[in-house]
Order: sequence, then C-alpha cells, then structure tokens
Amino acid sequence: MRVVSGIQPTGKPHLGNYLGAIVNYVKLQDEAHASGGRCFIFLADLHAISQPHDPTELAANTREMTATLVACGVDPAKTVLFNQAQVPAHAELQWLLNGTARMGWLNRMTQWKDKAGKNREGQSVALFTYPVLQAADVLLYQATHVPVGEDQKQHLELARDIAQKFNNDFCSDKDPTFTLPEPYIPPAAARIMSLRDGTAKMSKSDPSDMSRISLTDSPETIMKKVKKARTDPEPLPSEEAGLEGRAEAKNLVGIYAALTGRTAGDVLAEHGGQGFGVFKPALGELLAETLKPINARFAELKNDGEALDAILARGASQAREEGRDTLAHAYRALGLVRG
Ligand code: AQP
Repeated sequence: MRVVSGIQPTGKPHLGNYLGAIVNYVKLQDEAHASGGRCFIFLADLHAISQPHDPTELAANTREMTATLVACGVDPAKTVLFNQAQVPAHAELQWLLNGTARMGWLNRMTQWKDKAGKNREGQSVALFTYPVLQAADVLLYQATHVPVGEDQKQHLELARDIAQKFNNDFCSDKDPTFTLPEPYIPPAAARIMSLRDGTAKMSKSDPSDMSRISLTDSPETIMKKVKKARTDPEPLPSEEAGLEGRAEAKNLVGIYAALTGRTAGDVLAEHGGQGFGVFKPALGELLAETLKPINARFAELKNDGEALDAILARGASQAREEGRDTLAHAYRALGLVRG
C-alpha cells in the first residue's frame, strides 16, 4: 500500500479540503503504517506557481499548511511529509511525462476549462500542464492509493492514462516503469459545496470568506457562517430523496453526515422535519467541536518555523530517496543516457 496525495499551500485550508482529502490522509496513513506500506503527503508548492502568486505569501503558506496538516493528524513519524520544491524529481519526471501526455487529453480537463475560462491565451503554460505534474507526483512513488476529493478524479484518470501509455510505449510487460494508481474518494464528502451557492464547490479562491469554513476559524465565526449559509425556507425532509433539487440543504446535511461518520439518510431520520433555525445551530456546534482540537494544535505549531522547516527537510530527504529508482527507470526506458 503506497499512499500519495498533495495539497496546494494557497490560502487557508477549508472544510472541503478537510473532509474531502485530509481526513483520508490520516486514515490511509495509519493503514499504510500498520501494514508496512508507505504514505507520502506533500505541499504542492510547484503547483501553486501555476497561478499569479506572492512569493513571500507562498513561503509563509507552505509552513502554515504544514502546521495545519500536522494539527489534523498527519504524523511526520508515519508519513513522508514534504514540499515538492525540495524534491527536484517531481519536475524532472513531469518533463519526461510531457513526451507521453497528449494535448487533446489536457484540453479535455474540466479544471483547466473552469480556471482558464474565456482567457486561455492569457494563462500560464503551468496551469495547462498542471495535471502532468500531478501524474509525476503520484507515479514517482508508485502510488497505489490516492486520497482526493471528487474534483480531482479526472486528473487521476489522466495519470493512469499517462502511466499506461508510457508503460506500453517504452517498457516490456515484465518491467513496467509505473504502477497504475487508484483514487480514494470519500463517498459522504466527495464534494463539499460553497455555503453561499450549493452548486459551486467550496474553494480557497472564492472571493467570499463567508462561502467556506476555514479550519482555523473561531467557534464564533463558524457559527456565524453556518447561520448565514444560504438555504431554502422548507424544513428538512425525512428521507434523502427529498433533498433532490435542494442543493444547499443537501450540502449542509452532507457535512453533518461526514462529520459524524453517518449517511445522509441517518441524519435525516434524526433531523427530518426540523427547520434550519434548529438544524444550523446543531451543525455549527458540531463543526466547532470537531475543529477545536485542530485549532488548538495549530496555534501551538504555527509559530515554530524551525520545527516546521525541520519536518519538511526530513520528509524531502526521505522523498528524494524513495523516488530515485522510479526516476532512473523512466530515464532508462526513454533511452536517455546518464552518467
Ligand atoms: N469542496 C471540496 N470538497 C471536497 N474535496 C475538496 N478538495 C478541494 N476542495 C474540495 C480536495 O482537497 C484536496 C486539496 O486541494 P488543493 O488545495 O490541492 O486544490 P483545489 O482542489 O484547487 O482546492 P481549492 O480549495 O478549490 O483551491 P482553489 O480555490 O485554489 O482551486 C484535493 O484532494 C481536492 O480534491
């Protein structure tokens, strides 16, 4: 079992990142550790430069996101925790895979279409080739399990296509370079939506802070955001089918379900018939309780820059070692001569 996933150190991590991805980093880290496997979690700082950014903020956010991950339960003693920029093999392997990835494949990526919008010509090349770097990130470590939110499923399928084509084109059946990775997507929290619009995903780059719960929000802020979340005037239905066409209600019930490890059906069996005046405070309290220990741990860690840098340096050194053989294999397969 080889678990690999990454998170961009852009802005503050939110509930979508937590329920969609980070909770599963911790779960799979523990499973991998118990079964003699390996878990790699990285700060995707090389991905972060695909969009306009402030260099000083990127460095600060990289440390802050490291503190957040550790506060959420990512344990540097069990997981190789590092930032991409300290492991040149990610960028090297991306270049090698650029020869295999097809323009048509990248053109079909919905994230590229969404982020580029109507201004494709004005986007960085890095935003277009972002999924090839993602493929390199996971293939470098022979990932078997990749915990991600639903929005990344298409990119992971692309990583599999790239791996398969590379293996077919350049390797014998007995000696493939890459393992084909599988996505690990949480059923209850695959896609947490904005609190202001139930049809848009909760995202760090949404200009409205009221659209998301940040993992470092205070209990008061959490309660205020939940109470102000957009909803409809109807009470909650008692069965899941009654949530159809009610995107905002469905989102809040989904969050409650993910936080309690239950299904939406179970939550509705208990809360069906309640108006949002009752359900929202219950959800706000549950959220505040869940995030309280994370907040406390984050506050302890965030100012210890030296300790955070030491975690990243140690993780990077392990990652460089772990990726060495696969990178060498890819160079050899392509017929590239190295000393
Ligand atoms: N709303 C979401 N619901 C479930 N999972 C989500 N993820 C992100 N948003 C949601 C998952 O979080 C992991 C890390 O994401 P990322 O920071 O690397 O990239 P992102 O998907 O681009 O995150 P954002 O918040 O949406 O950032 P911006 O606004 O910059 O685009 C991934 O596994 C992702 O699936």
